[in-house]
Amino acid sequence: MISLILDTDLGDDVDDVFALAFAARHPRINLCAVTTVLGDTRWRAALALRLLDDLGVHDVPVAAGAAGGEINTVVLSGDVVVPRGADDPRCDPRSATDLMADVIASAPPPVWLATIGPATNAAVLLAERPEVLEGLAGIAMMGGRHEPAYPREHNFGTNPEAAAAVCNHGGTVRVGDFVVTCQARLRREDLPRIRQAPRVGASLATMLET
Ligand SMILES: [Ca+2]
Repeated sequence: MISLILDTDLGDDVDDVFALAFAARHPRINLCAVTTVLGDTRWRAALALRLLDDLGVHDVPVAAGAAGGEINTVVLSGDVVVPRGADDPRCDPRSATDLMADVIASAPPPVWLATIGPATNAAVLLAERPEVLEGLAGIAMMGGRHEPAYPREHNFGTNPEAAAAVCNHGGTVRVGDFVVTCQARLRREDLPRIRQAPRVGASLATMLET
């Protein structure tokens, strides 16, 4: 069993929503906190809380993190479930990095941080709370694209300084780049099966269809 903090920009491409559902339901993952990054992080936190409701998970704190990084015009998928600009009073009053530090200090080891959006929150955590390194087993990052002919990849390209700071911080880092993550594909014929997933299926399918 690993203790996991999921740092996400869920609400745009739908993959982060599946990552949240996976982390919440996986029998060997103890999901300890969700933190949001990029743009309107309060709205992203409200969306995460709504999806955790759908998943029947009511004890995982969700904190809004840094807006930082270059904001691109993207198609939102989450606004079909939670309207843009929505706020949820259950959002944790701590900053994302304070919540991360508290979880790292208290959760059963090993504690991993997974960043599946721009690495802004993780970089702030390492800069402002370096003591967390003692309790953090590692950071798993989704990002990067190691093929020069292609355009920049969203997660690392949105805040390359943060991505570099996290990659080079000296602790354990595992990076799943675009080539790796593209091997997990959803097909249109998967949609009926996803819709039938208990409780959360309807939200997942609605976002997939946008
Ligand atoms: Ca993401």
